[in-house]
Amino acid sequence: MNNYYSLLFGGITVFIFNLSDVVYAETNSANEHQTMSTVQQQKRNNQNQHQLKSKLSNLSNQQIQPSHSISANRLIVNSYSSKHLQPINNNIPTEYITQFPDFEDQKFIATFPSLSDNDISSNTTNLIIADGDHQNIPGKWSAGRPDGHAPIGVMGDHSHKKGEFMFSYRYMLMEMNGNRSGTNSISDAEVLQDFMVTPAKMTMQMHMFGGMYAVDDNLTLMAMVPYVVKEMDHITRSGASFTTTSEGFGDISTTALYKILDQNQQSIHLNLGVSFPIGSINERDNTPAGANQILPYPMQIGSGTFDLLPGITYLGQSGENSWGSQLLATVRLGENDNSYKLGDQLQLSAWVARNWNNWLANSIRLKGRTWGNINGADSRLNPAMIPTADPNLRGGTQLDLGIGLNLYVPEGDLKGSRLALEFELPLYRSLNGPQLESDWLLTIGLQTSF
Ligand SMILES: [Cu+2]
Repeated sequence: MNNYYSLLFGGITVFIFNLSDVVYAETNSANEHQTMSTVQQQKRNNQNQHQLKSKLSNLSNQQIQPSHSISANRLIVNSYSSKHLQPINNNIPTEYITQFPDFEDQKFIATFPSLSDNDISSNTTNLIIADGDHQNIPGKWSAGRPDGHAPIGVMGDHSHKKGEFMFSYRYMLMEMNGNRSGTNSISDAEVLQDFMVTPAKMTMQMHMFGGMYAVDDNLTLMAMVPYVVKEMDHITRSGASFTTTSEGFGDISTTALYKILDQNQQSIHLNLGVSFPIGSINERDNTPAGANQILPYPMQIGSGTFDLLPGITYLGQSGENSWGSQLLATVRLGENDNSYKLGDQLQLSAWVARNWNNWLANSIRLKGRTWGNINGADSRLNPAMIPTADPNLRGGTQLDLGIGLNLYVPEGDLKGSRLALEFELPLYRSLNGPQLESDWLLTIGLQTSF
């Protein structure tokens, strides 16, 4: 219970308790041991409505800290540190929770619309206000805990409360070392029996900048801007080696996260995304074949097509544990300017996480991914030269195990900020090869909301 930011008033007892700010007030000690975080309104008729109004007004004479005021039908607590106070809606008529809490300039504002109505008729209403930043709030799924965000490798896992912004930065480093055909590794020499050149190793770095904004509690908008850096080492049949590089902004995506369920500490939202063909598909570098050659498919930065990114995300919590699952697809629309389209992709993640305290959580995730070959072909590439230029050697299926760490700032000026990392290792890889196999992926992310 101590984790609740609680507001209690019943005309008899007013009790506000705030761990970090020590907000505390009571108007009548006789009933101070009433259930915390319960707001009781006794009202039978319009006279009681008037009484309640005056009781609210009386609050301004009491010792609610840091400071508060009552005006019209609103209770305003100034300098309230919480960003995530929320009502618990068990047995509460929605009319009492739809308009509060609200926040303006760090003020907590509870609006009681019925106070201005003339038709208050119910006898008793229980209102419970709790802080969504803390744990164990019955009913609502809460983002305000270390595992309140999924492992950092998952995108679009969470939504926000109305009016909240979030900015994020992720650094992703992937290493691909050696080739694979089907489920078997194959050596460079084996690849060179069929091709003049083989890729031997590739590293891909991505700087991913993200922004989120919640239009309302059920609709969060998200945009992702990647900056991609690629480097590929090659070996030729004659034994020479060379490296090509490419970098630039990748395809920008925008996604609407639309919540369709939020109860019993579980939530489901739809991911409705579109990817815009911002990234280059005309990257060039010097190779033994000549200066400034067009680079093969995996060295290009963008898809060149508009892509749909539909998905669905499920989240659940209980006590110190949480779990979630996300199904995400990438559906390429049309053909790009170089007469091909990348393969569609389907990705399914499932994870469990555990909070060790109010700032640290661990996670384990399974990520299954299957993606198709390229349709069409870039006529400037010679598929007999190198496997990366063959549109039919691009598809695959992979299962990865991710180990994650989420750090969360539970209070203070940086409250709500996060630092997280996840390291993914493959459990299963089957590739249309020869194709470079991905060996590990590290994701480090910073997130801050306000
Ligand atoms: Cu966010």
